[in-house]
Formats: sequence, C-alpha cells, structure tokens
Amino acid sequence: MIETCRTQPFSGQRPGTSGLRKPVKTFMQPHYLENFVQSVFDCVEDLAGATLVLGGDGRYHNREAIQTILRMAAGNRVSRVLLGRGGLLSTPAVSSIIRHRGATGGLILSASHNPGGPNGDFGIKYNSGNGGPATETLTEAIYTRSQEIDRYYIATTNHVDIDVLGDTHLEAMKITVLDPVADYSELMESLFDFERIRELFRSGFRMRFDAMHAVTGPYAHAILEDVLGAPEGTVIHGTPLADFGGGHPDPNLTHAAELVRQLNRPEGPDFGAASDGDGDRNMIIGHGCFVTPSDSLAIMAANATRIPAYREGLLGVARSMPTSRAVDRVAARLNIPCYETPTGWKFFGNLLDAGRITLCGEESFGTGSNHVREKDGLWAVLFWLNLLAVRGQSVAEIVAEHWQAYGRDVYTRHDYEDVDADAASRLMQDLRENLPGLVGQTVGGSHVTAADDFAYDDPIDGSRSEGQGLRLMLGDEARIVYRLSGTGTQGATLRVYIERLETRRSHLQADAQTQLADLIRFAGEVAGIAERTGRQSPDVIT
Ligand code: VG1
Ligand code: CO
Repeated sequence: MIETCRTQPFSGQRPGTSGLRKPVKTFMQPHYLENFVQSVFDCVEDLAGATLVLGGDGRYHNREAIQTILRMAAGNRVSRVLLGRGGLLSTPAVSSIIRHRGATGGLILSASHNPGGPNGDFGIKYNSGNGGPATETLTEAIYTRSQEIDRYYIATTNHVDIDVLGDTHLEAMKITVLDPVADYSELMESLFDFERIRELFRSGFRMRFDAMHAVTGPYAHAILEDVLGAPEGTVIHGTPLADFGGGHPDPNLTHAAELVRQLNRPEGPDFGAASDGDGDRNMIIGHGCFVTPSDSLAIMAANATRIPAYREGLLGVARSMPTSRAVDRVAARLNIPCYETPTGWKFFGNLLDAGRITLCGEESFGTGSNHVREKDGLWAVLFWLNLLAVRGQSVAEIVAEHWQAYGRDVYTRHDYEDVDADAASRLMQDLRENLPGLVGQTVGGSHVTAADDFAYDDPIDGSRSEGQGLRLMLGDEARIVYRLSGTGTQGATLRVYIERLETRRSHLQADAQTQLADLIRFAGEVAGIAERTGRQSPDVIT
C-alpha cells in the first residue's frame, strides 16, 4: 500500500559542494531524510516508470536509509531500482552503472571524507542520467522544493532483503540487487593494460592500498589482489565499517598516517595509495615521495597517451580553480584547451558531455576522466600503476622528470576547521572589499597583479556561478586563493590555497612549507586569519 505522509519543511536542506551533508543525528530526525528524498523526486523529470541506481559508502545509518528510500521510490512509482548488495556502491560505481545501464539517475548515500558513526556525518546526493552530480540549477530547485514540501509518498511494506543478489519486488517496483564491484571492474579492465600491471606485480613490485575501512575495500581486494595478482595484504583496512574503524576516511598525509609511515620506511613498499569514504578521492605516494593531487593531474595529462584508453590523445583538460596551474602548463605544450571551473565535480559534467575535455581534477585528491562523470579513486590508482609498469621508473623519478620538464608548482592548502561561522564570513566579506587595494602589493619580489572574486560562465549551458573564491594573482608564477568549504557540517572551514612556480633545478625538491613561507605569512596577514579565527596555525595542511 502507498501512503501519503503529511510533513513540514526543515530549514537548511540546501545541497553544498557535493550533496546534502549533516550530522547523522540530523538525518535521523523523523521525516528529515524523507523530505529531502521527496524533494529530489519532485524535481526529477519522468520519475514514474524510471530506473534508479541506489547505494552508499556503508557508513552508520546507510542500511536504514536504503530501506526508507526503497519504500519511497516505490511510493513515487519508480519502476526499477538497481541496488548495490548490502547497500554498498562507490560514487564512481554509481556513475558507471547509471551510464551503462541507461538509468534515469541515482542516489548516493555518503558524506564522503567526513567521519561516520553515531556522532559522525551522513549525506545524500542525486546524480543525473549522464552519471554526474546534479547541476547547480537542479540542486537549487531541490532546495526550493524542500522549503515548501508538505507531503511525501511511501510504501508501507516491510523490510527488503538487500544482501542477496537477484530480483525482488516492492509493490509494483522491481529491485535488482547487484554485485557492487562487477560492472566497475569490467570498466577498469577496458581502460587499462591489466596484463602489463600483472607483470609488474609478478616482478616483485610491492604496493599498499589503504581503503580506510570505507567503500573501496571490496573493489580493491577484487581488482588489485584477485584480478591483478597483487599479493594478499596489499589492501589494508579493506573491510567497510559503519564508523570507518573510528578513523577519518580522508586520504591525505594527516589521515592516512599509517600508510605514509609504511612508505617512508627504508624497506617500505614501492607504491602507496588510499581512497576516501565513497571511493572518489585518491592519494598517490611513492617510496618516500608524496604526489600532490595537482601534480598527479598534470603528470597524468602529460603521460596519457601511454595508457590504452587515452592512446589517441586528450580533447582537453580541466581543473577546479584552486587546483595548481601545473596542468595548464601541460595543456599549453600539448596545445589543447584547459578549463578552470569552480570547486566541485558538478562543474566538469557539461565539459565532459560536450567532448571538450578528457581528463579533469581537483587539488582535493580528486582526478577523473570521461569514463564516468565523477572523480574516481581506484581509476587514478590504476592509471598510476599502468604508468609505472610502462615507464619502468619509480614514482619519485617520474615526478622529478616532470618538474624538470615543466617546472614545479609548489603547492599547499591550509584548512582552518570549525571556525566560528560569522567570523569566517566577515573575514571573507572584508577581504572581498579590500581586494582592489591589494593589487600592486609586493611579496618576496612578486607583485599582486590582479585580485578578484571568481565567477564561472559555463561555456555549454551559459549558466553563471558567482562567489566561488577570492583570488590574489601574482603574475603567472604565484597565487593565493581563499574559500569557505561547502561540505563541512560544523561551523565554517576556511581553506587557503597557496602556490608558486619554481624552475630553479636546485630548488625543485625543497619543502613546500619552507618555499612558500613568505606567501603563507602574507596570506594570513592580509586576511587577518589569526585575529579573526583565533587560530595560530591551520588544523590540516595538505
Ligand atoms: C571539498 C573539496 C572539493 C570536492 C568536495 C567533494 O569541497 O574541496 O574539491 O569536490 O569536497 O569531495 P569543499 O567545499 O569542502 O571545499 V567528496 O570526495 O567530499 O564528495
Ligand atoms: Co568522496
């Protein structure tokens, strides 16, 4: 039976950089999840009779939320749901299933890199028929709907078994429980030279992949160990847990500390990688060498034709605005376009769909290509494995050669987390007003040549996105960017991104914090970070 439930709007259901993210306790309030899901359903065209993909990263409340959404999908006359077994699907796997099975869209339950568990965060995002995150136009429509909603539709049926592969029914709706890994693994095999990677592992090459007790565990065990023959033990923290084992499923030097320690030991593995809660981020490290995500994107672009899927070359590349300009230098040399978009994967979708770009990435440990419409953690790891196998060099050698050829965009991001929200917005507002006065000021021999509030005009659909970050440009060689996070759930998070091009050979390997010290100081002073936030140093440096 299908029931119409009366409800009232909750304030604050506006999706951020990547979906709606809130403390799990917020999501567990009666009607909270239902309101948002119904708002999505009310905004999706042709929902009745549609096929939807559904899965999540396995965090606390995932299984309960799946049951609710299944009953609501039936209540809204969806004809079929493709569900990951156990309610698990990585974000890139959802994207690939939507595309390959011609679904109308999909719902992903994840707060990505945010901690989970009863005191952690939960999240939900809608992806459209191209497999990519809903555009800003759609997320705004969903938000508007959530502020006027007064009813939702839900089937009264009991529990559905989500752990057994195959078909079941809920009212008139068919539910197909899929192996979460199978389609994705096949897609990866079609892009990379798996035989070459198998040979690499046979030759004694040693790798560690840290799945951080999040969704990539089953994918990594299957692809790296079972299919590619990496020895058992290559994947660590490979079992998804509702609280990620108490950790923070964010693949960076701070949160993947154990992996970093292993790689830095003299007898440590040759290659290390990690992924986040929902499997779309990646960290790449060599033996004693960390590859910044911005450099990783540039190196991938420069080496793309060595990988089977990109043998014909790249149509173009794109990076989010705060991502370093390393990839721009590669694009210039390849003579292909390079687009600069606001933070968040949703801005790459139109460029990918229109065939303007093949590769894209963000400084926040995200890289991807036109194979799906999300960033893709394991894809990036396989790209690097394929590259290491073909070049027969270490990660450190590949990075060093890249810097020699293009220069190094020395880069750092400083995050000030859980800052008082009013103080953070005043900081941004005052800095915005002061931008014109900063032009002409000097730091370490360079002048501020321009300062602006970044806005993006989408070249495909003509939409405009304003207020996407404050930029201080110091010519072509240095830059400082400030923005407030759109994924946090407590207070505000201020992100400051700092970079400078280094071309002197003797300085290429120097420590980034030291190299950028003068810019870091200047960035703090002009924004008054210490006085306004009360913080003497950032919480996380990447
Ligand atoms: C952060 C990153 C951004 C990324 C987003 C979603 O957003 O900076 O580059 O696209 O997270 O990633 P923000 O607004 O907090 O800076 V994921 O892996 O958390 O879905
Ligand atoms: Co993520």
